[in-house]
Amino acid sequence: MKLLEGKTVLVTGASTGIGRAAAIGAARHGADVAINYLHADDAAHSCTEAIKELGRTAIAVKGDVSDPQTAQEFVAKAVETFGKVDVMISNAGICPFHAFLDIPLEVVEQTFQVNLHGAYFMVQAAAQQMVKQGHGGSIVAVSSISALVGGEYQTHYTPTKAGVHSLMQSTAIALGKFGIRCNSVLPGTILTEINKDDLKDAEKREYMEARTPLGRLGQPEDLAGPIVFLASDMAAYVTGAALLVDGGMYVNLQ
Ligand code: RM4
Repeated sequence: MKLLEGKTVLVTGASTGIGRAAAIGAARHGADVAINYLHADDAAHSCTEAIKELGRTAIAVKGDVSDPQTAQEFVAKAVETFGKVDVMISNAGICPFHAFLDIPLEVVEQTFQVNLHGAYFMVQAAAQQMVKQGHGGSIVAVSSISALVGGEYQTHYTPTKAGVHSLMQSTAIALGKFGIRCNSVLPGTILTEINKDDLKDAEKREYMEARTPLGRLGQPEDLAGPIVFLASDMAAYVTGAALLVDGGMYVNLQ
């Protein structure tokens, strides 16, 4: 069963990790895909090639999501190529772990600008196009378990993920009248580039695994199904929702 047959899906931060998995997952479900990325040209090319091998069309558009113009250009390029935007998956994010008391201002500012401002601009640009098209759409933001709980070295990061979660709640209200659904996924600890160094600490990795009832940390591919579901008409009456994808970590107190 292909849940996104004939849809055009846009994914930010999709050269690696959750974004890449979501982009390829959408293609597996019949979508043509536009990916945004910032640095990794080869990885972005690898992602679009993987999508083309699935028989779908794919483009990669380079841009820094913290620049509001990037969102406008990304949507415009997708419309130029595919004629429409059906789904926006706002995924791009960073998590430069750092202690609270001596964190450099530029680390705080960059994290806020990429994770929250970037999501805001991308969601807004996609919604503007969807409203213009007049046939609704679906927006899925990648928030985090960190929207709900904290991290000692993530004081600059967790507020952005809480903000993304809240953004989906408010845009669900603002855009419902246009038939545009807005939802978030809340990944737990997923093995990606943004936490590769942090999880090199064997003690920390063992602690995070022990906190996870399913007994393992997540892989980016674990997010593809939930994201495709929320993007698809299978979730036709789901908006303003938040879906934990965390192996049970959040509920595991004892
Ligand atoms: C998530 C969660 C994970 C961490 C990543 C970077 O929100 O905090 O534990 O590895 O962020």
